[in-house]
Amino acid sequence: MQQNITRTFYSLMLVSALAGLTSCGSKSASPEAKAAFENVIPMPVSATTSGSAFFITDETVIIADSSQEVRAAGEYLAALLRPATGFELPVGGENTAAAIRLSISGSDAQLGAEGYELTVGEDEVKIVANQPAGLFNGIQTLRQLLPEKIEKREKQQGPWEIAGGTIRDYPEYAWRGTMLDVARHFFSVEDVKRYIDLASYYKMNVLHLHLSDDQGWRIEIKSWPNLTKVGGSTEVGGGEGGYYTQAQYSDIVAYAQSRYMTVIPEIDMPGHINAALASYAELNPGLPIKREAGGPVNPAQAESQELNAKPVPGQLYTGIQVGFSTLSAKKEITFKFVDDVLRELAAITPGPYLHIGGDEAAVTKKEDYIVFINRFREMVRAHGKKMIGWEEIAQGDIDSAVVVQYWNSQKYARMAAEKGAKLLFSPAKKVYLDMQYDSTTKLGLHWAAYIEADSSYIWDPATYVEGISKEQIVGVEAPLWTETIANMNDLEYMVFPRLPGVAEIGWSASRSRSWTEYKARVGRQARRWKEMEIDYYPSPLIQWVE
Ligand code: NGO
Repeated sequence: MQQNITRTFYSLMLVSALAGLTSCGSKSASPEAKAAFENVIPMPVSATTSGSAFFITDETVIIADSSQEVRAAGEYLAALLRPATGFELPVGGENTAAAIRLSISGSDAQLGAEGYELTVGEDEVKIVANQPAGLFNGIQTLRQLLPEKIEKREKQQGPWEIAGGTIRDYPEYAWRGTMLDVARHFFSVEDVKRYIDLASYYKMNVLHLHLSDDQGWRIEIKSWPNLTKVGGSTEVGGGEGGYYTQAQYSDIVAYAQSRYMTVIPEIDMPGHINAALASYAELNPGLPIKREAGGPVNPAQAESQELNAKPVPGQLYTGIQVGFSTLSAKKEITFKFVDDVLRELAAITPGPYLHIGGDEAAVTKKEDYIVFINRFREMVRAHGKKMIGWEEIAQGDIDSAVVVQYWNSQKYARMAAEKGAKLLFSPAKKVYLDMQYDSTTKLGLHWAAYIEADSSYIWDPATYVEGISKEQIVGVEAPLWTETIANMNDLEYMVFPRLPGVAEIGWSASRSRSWTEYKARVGRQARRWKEMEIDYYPSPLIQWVE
């Protein structure tokens, strides 16, 4: 028996060796290239290997000259491949034998706006899509088919092999996002751009920026300059904070657009508003502060006294309590303020949505809360945008034009669905990237759960909340709150490996997903993350191939 197996093995080796030496010079794909082909994240709709291989060489050209956007996709691809290969990779060149061809055919309806078909032959790699967004997604897949060192920014030794075959691919949900809280800790424009690159690598297409909270106001509003001057001057722990000028915000938005990501800006109201109250005394309702703020943050988690400090009305706050601040529904200046903010924000936001927060307004009277949500909705509409808010906004008069972001209460999620609103799924127990992995990991909170890589992956939006079906769900979004996350190293540690899993939940059909199979694929990403200098959490549940 053993002998038979050995014999079969040697004859297979012989066949592959011969296949590798055919007279026309074609080569069969190496095991590494085949493995890369079979381990793409998010998992494609279908992937069939052909046995052959394509090699990027100094002869390879990128053909992408049918329109400006296709050309831009070609330039983007070339910029990704040039540093490590050291090849020229001219874009839009002659159709020579060795080409990577990008094209918008518009003929395959099943691929939709974001899907693509990637064919790797011996002489040509072809990515076909209906829209440039599909080409972009196909390029992300192509990156994962190449040896990991393609991600290095200095010249590496080849060969640059891609296993032959065909991948057909399109997403399950239209909205696949992540939120970055730049209010609790500020992140620079460069940091946000890196985050955009990391999320779009896994085909995420929405970046939600949490631009204001009790601890900081991060977007320049020209008609209310103190918001950033005062409200932007600190952050959790008392650091110097920061903010984006409108020009910097536009730069982020444009960068995201170039990666086919839509930016959704959030101004959190009527609660989580202390930074604005500290900037403008006239906005203060003069309410007594609820001393035991409660909320989800477990005070035992706050390491220093400072983080647990009680907020003082009208003063900057650098702790991590929640649910203590509110705007006043009785003051007309409140609505002038909100309208100015939303107008300026709408003017610099090309995406269709403005996020008005709406969470944890624990010291806002219920009747006032409803007035707020209804008036916010009208203002957002008047500025030509659609409203999105956290699940609590289900209490207001909402309809099918509104998106409700479910995070903690199934009751509110169902209420929203009953009112005809669409739901964006961010269940804290599954996709809150700020939750600790387990009780021993230092960063993060754990009020919702400890979320290991498996738990974060094993769930299905379509069956997660009883009474809410897939048709009512626009997609998934993984928020990264930053009470305990102060820099990019912290961020990457919390985000990897969970973010790729959430990206896959949004992209790949649930029937084709299993943790056992996925954990092998994600384990193989480690080398890529190393080359990309991503600091990830080496979950003991995953066998990392390093
Ligand atoms: C809650 C709260 C945030 C906290 C976060 C911490 C929502 C929607 N509001 O989620 O202010 O930062 O938990 O996990």
